[in-house]
Amino acid sequence: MSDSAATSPGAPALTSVQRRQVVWLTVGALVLYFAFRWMPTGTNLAHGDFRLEGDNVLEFCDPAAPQFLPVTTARSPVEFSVSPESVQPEQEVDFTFRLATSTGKPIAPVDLLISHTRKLHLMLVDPSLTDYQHIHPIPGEVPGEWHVSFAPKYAGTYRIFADFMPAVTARGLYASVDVDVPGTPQPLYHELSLVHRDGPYTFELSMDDGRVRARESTDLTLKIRHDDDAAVNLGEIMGSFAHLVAFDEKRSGFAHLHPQETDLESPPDLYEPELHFNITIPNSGRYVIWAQLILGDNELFIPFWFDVEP
Ligand SMILES: [Cu+2]
Repeated sequence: MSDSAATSPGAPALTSVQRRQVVWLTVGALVLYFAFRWMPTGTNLAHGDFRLEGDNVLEFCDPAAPQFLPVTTARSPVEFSVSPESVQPEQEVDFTFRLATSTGKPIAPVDLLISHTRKLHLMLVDPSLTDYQHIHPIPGEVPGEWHVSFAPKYAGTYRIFADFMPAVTARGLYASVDVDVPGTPQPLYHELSLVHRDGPYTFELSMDDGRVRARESTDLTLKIRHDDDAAVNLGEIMGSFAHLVAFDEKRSGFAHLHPQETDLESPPDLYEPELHFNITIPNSGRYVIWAQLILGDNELFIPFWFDVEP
C-alpha cells in the first residue's frame, strides 16, 4: 500500500511538489487579477456620444477611400474650443484646447485610439494657406483639456482642424476651431505649381489625368529627386513615408492622405522615390496640398497649388 492511499482514502494526496504548484498557480492568478484591475478600464464614452440626429452631420472618414472632409460646413458631433482665442503673430503662446462630446462629456486620452503614432493631431492653417503647421497637444490634468504651444507666422484668422479617433467608434473624427491673429492677412497664393524646390531636392506632384476634377477619384504621384542624382533618404514620420493634407481656399475642411506604400520595411527607390496617393474632392476651386516628410534629418513641408475643375 502506498503512502497516499493510506493518508487520504478515495482521493490521492498531493505530493509536496504538487502542493507548491497549486500555491504558485493561485498566487499567479491573484497577481494577474489585480494587475488587470489596476489597468485603465477604458473609455467611458459610448457610440451614442458621437451620434447626432438630423441632416448634414459630419461622417466618419473611411480610411480606405480618403475624401475631402467638410469639417466646417457639416455639424460635428464634438465640441472643440480653444483659449486664448486671439494672439499676436510670431508670438509663441501656450494654448489650451478643450475636446468634448456634443453633450459636454470630456474627451480624454483614454477615449481616443492612437492613430499615426498620436492620439490627437492638430492641423492649423492661415487664410492664405501658406502657414501650415501640424502639432500634437499633450493631455492636461483636467479631462478633455489638451495643451500645446505654437506661433502663428502671419496675421489672419487661423483655422485649427483636429483629427482623432474615438476608441468606441474606431473611425477618424474631426472638428475645427478658429484663433484670431489681428492684422492684415497674407494674400492668397495665386501661382499654381505642382513642382517645388527645397535645397537640393525637387518635389513633383502629378495627377493621373494631368488634372483633378470634382467628385472624381484621382491618383496622385509624388516624386522626389536630388539635383546630383544622389540618394534621397526618405525617413518615417508618424508611421508613414509622407502625410499629405489638402485645404480648399475657404478652409471648409481638409483631406488627409497617406501613401499606398504602407510597408515601412520596404521603402521606395533610394534614388528615384515615388509615393502614390488617391483623393476625391467634391467641389471645384483652388486647393493646396501640403506634403510633410522627413529627408535625412530635416522635416519638410512642401506646398503644391492646383485648381480642381468642375
Ligand atoms: Cu498623416
